[in-house]
Amino acid sequence: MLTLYDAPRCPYCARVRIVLAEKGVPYEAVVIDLDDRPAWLYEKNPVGKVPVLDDDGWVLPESAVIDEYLEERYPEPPLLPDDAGARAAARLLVFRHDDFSRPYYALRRGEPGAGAALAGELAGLDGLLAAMPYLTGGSFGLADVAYVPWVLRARTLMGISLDPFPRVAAWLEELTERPSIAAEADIVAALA
Ligand SMILES: N[C@@H](CCC(=O)N[C@@H](CS)C(=O)NCC(=O)O)C(=O)O
Repeated sequence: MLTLYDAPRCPYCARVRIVLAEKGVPYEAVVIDLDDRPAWLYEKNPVGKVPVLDDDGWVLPESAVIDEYLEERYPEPPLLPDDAGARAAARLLVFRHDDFSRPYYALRRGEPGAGAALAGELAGLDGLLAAMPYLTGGSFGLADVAYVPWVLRARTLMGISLDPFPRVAAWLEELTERPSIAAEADIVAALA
């Protein structure tokens, strides 16, 4: 049985919740209070962050690595393309996600210029979605999973309009039809 050390408000945890839901893998969620983290969490992850996955006593932190692990351990349905180049392109987007999250968190802290920087990143995603239907390529997958928690939160919690980014808006609308993402949209709505 898998255990996920989880926090509803955490977008990194959302990445893992989405993959577990997409693959239909049962798990137990242990909700961590991020404002009062238990000391034992540091035994599972020395930096004290969630998500952490526990697979029968073997623990793994870092959302992007956990999602890759789940993809290998539970290959169906696949969340990476068959083609090696397309897989690498999807992984590159996940690898560069900090370029997106940096202005997102800067905006939350109210830093000057962050709104324009985040708009630039959303415009970048919009450009990618002009060339392919999903950030992962021809089908939904791990690159979409990597970004959608922040786009949902930017829209619903930070009031960022997606009107200037119509492909991102359409992508989010389509993704929200998936039960895994609809569940996340509900979690985010409850945080608002
Ligand atoms: N790189 C980590 C980031 C995880 C992360 O920052 N989690 C936040 C919650 S959203 C956390 O646990 N924060 C506690 C802290 O920063 O001490 C991942 O991808 O899993």
